[in-house]
Amino acid sequence: MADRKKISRSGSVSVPRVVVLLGSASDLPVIEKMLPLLDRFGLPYLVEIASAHRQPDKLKRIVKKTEKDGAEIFVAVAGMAAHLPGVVASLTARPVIGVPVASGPLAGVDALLSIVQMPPGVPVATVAVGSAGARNAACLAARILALKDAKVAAAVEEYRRELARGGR
Ligand code: AIR
Repeated sequence: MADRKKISRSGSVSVPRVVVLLGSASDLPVIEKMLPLLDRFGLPYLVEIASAHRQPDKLKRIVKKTEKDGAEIFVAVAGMAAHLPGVVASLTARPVIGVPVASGPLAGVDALLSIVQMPPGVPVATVAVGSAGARNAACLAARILALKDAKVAAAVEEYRRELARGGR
């Protein structure tokens, strides 16, 4: 699979409001259910693969470029010694949401602790390990953007109503 995707709900190319960064192509299955949620909330997104350890220059380039282009929230998805979300938070002042992946022999505990234990001053909003966390990253991004965007707020409320009716 190509490591770059630019998608909007309408199918047209638009400025990504959410940038989803993955530490490896092997993390792709974790975001499968997250992307339709971003579509549902009307949030154009960009998915990029850039390992904080293997490709630090590429990662910095992507963060700086997408930030300049107007990206509002970064979601960083990584496993093992998952420094990706923290490094992204060091490169931008935009909100960063970290999704730990259960890819190593420690079943995600390694990634969870690497992501959640940020030093004071450089926050990463850490969600659950794996696919549930990725879905919540989309929900959290939408809730943040809903503060200043009535359309996103309406989509978030509709999603909440669906959950209350027993959806999942
Ligand atoms: N990873 C990649 N570079 C730095 C880190 N922490 C993570 C990926 C993936 C795991 O290492 O996010 O979850 C294994 O990557 P791979 O490419 O060997 O499958």
